[in-house]
Amino acid sequence: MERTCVILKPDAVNRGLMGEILKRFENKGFRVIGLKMERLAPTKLEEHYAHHKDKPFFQGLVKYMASIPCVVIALEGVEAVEVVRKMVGATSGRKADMGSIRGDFSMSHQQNLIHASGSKEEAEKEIKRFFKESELHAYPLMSLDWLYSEEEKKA
Ligand code: 3AN
Repeated sequence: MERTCVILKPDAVNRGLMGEILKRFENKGFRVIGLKMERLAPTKLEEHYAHHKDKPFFQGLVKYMASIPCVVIALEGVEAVEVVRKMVGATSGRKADMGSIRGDFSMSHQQNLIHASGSKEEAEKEIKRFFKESELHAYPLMSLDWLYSEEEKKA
């Protein structure tokens, strides 16, 4: 099964939306395989946002993300990357579809509550960046047989 990495940003933590957002992923049927609160180191964030390093907002973004603890989550499910990105919505909270996390709870392009991996390759890199092996858990999800067909479970 596919894995993806989610970060609940400082605005999600401060606005008390951690539970609401996690609930959506649990309700959808993801297995939460990693979950922790951490003050992310600027060096890790610079690596994480390296694709934006020439943008004028880069330094501000790193400073913002390091300002208070974030919640880092690893999720597992069939086509997890694509499904989570759809649940998160477009980058700007003002443009994101209603029903998505950003569409329902954010009014901002930067304070948009949540990061989610953009591809399978990115997801694996990010999970390695933010989690030690010992922080990832493989446990039987009791609802798995009710979430997927036998064929889907093999994906
Ligand atoms: P997404 O998070 O939707 O994949 P990216 O990868 O383009 O979006 O941007 C990463 C993060 O950088 C965004 N979540 C947002 O916090 C910040 N960001 C992107 N564009 C801007 C911008 N024009 N001004 C300020 N912050 C931005």
